[in-house]
Formats: sequence, structure tokens, C-alpha cells
Amino acid sequence: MLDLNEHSHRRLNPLTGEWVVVSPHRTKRPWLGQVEKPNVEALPRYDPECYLCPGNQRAGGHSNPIYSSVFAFDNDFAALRIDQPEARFDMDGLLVAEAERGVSRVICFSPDHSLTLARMEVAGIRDVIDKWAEEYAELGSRDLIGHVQIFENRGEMMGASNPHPHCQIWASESVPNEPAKEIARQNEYLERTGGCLLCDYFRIEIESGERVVCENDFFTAVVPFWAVYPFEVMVLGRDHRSSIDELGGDERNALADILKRLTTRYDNLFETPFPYSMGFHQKPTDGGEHEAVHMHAHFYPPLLRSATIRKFLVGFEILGSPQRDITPESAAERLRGLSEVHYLATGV
Ligand code: H2U
Ligand code: ZN
Repeated sequence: MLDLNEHSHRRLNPLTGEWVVVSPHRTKRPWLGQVEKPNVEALPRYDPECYLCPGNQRAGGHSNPIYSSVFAFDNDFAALRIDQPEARFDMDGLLVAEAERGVSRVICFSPDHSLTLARMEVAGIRDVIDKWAEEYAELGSRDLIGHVQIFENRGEMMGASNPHPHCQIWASESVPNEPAKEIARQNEYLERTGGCLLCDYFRIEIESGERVVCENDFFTAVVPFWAVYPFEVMVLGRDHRSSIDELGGDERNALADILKRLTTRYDNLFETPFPYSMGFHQKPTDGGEHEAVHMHAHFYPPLLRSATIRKFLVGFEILGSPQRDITPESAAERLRGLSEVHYLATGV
């Protein structure tokens, strides 16, 4: 009998086909680490130096309008551009390069510089979701765009250049590696079983409840069975939707609710703004059917125990497979035990 709480084992990520080594015995008492709290200065609601605040100047001579809810613009330092030729380079199939065209957008969640998803109103997050849906549909409808990646880097540690609440969208010609792997596995599962991989996985997690962090009528935040990062979470919908623009009004409100509750728990974990990279995986916009694709969000936070203990992939992890000491079950238990009232909330 394999004891998942005792024996070293490896777990399969059915979405990517990759394995993660789990060593539960290495951290018998994982939560005794000294928690160091950084001195987090309260941010101002408006920062005259911030290039994302309303009315301020950005690079390249642009000025932001005095916006009052969500505001999107073309990235002034776009990683992907549309105005280049289609071209390919191939030397004996060994040195291969292709032109990659696309569009880079920046979306400010709120005019309030001091906020985060965790501390925004659910109605404000709903506005962000509507904007995501609109951008996905608009960018995806362009002939050249085969895939739309929405992602948020939060915290300097994750490479966010600015604390103002914002995310990025990179819309590209080709489907990037991670979604490409996941789509191939979802297609293969549909062919093999006739069902949807993530609909079936969702049912297993709801039934067990062991890895569920929080849930509502439509969405669940779960530490995946195959999680690599200590507090990795997937946000999964109960109903089969392939992209965010397919979500109805109730579902969008439910997604806003779950995002707020999850990110509040994250911040409450070490009573510090919790860094992460998050993003949505949706169906490509290359004109294909992609009926197997079940949209979801991934949250990848690097922190292990406190604000100063970080999780990087090194040694065996970078040369072999990722590995973790804290089981997804115990991480979920820890997140479940936290309050959904933000530690910075006053008067509660
Ligand atoms: P990140 O915090 O995830 O880096 O996102 C901020 C983006 O804002 C970044 O991609 C862009 C950067 O290129 N940016 C502008 O478009 N205009 C500016 O004036 C500064 C930064
Ligand atoms: Zn700002």
C-alpha cells in the first residue's frame, strides 16, 4: 500500500504528462519555521511617480486618461509586435527559428494604486473579468492571433515592475509551450475516455475535499494533486467552459468571488502581500474547435514558509524532476484554515 503521507512517491500531472517527486517524510512539522514579516509600507492611493496611475505619463509620451474602473492599453515595451514580416530560419532542422507576431497589452485593475485583487470589491473584480473576456474575444478574433495569454505577476520577486494592480496580455500567433502541452493531453483524454479531463478531475476533488481551499456555486480553488509550488492553486469551474467570454453573469461574479477569497487567504498566510504569477489557460483562438479544453487559472506562488524563504528550482529539480516536501494535502489544509477577512482590513 502506498501511503501518500509517509512514502516517497511521484505524482503525475495529467495536464502536462510530467511527474513531481513528493517526499512527505522530509518535513514532519512543516509549519514551525520562523515567520519574518517585512515592514510593508502602506501604499498611497495615488502615486505621482506611477506610470499606471490615472492622468500620469507613461514611456513614449503617452498619458493615462483619468480612468475610473478598468483601463487597458498597448504595452509601450511590447514583447510581441504585429508589424513584422512572416519568416522562418532552419539550418538542418537543428537551428530553427520562426517570426512570432503578436500584441502585448497592459490592464490596470483599478485606478487605486494601493489595492490588490484581495482588497478590491467583488464588483470591481467583476469589471476586470468583463475586460478579460472582451480582450480575449477581440484579440482572438484577429486573423493572426492564435492564442491569448492573460497573466498577472504580483510582487517584485515575481518580476512585477510596479505594485499598481495590473496584469498583462500577450496575444501570439502560435500556442505557447504550457497550454500546448495541456491541450494535447486534454485532447488525448477526450479521445480515450469520451470525457473532459478537468470535468472529471473537478468531480474527484469536490468529492474528496482534501485539497479544496474554498469554493462557491461555480468555482473551486484547489491545490492540485500534482502541485509543484508549495501553495500552488488551480481555479476550476464546475461547468465545461473553454474560454472566459463563455462565462455567464453569475459565473463571472462567482469567479470574482473565488479570486478575492483565494488571494485574501494568500495574503493572510504570512500576513504579507503574497507574491505569485497567475494566469488563465483557455482555448486557442486559431479557428480550431478545441472542445476538449476546459478553461482554468493557475496560481504559482514561490514562497515556502515566510516572506524570506523562497522556492527556486535547483539541483535535482532543474536536472531531474521538480520535488516537494510539503504535500498538496497539507498545503490545502493550511490555506483552508485561514481567514477570508484580509489582515489589512480595518474595523473588523
Ligand atoms: P509587469 O509589472 O508584469 O512587468 O507589467 C508592467 C508592464 O508595463 C511591462 O510589461 C509596461 C512594461 O513593459 N510599461 C508600459 O507599457 N509603459 C510604461 O510607461 C512603463 C511600463
Ligand atoms: Zn499607480
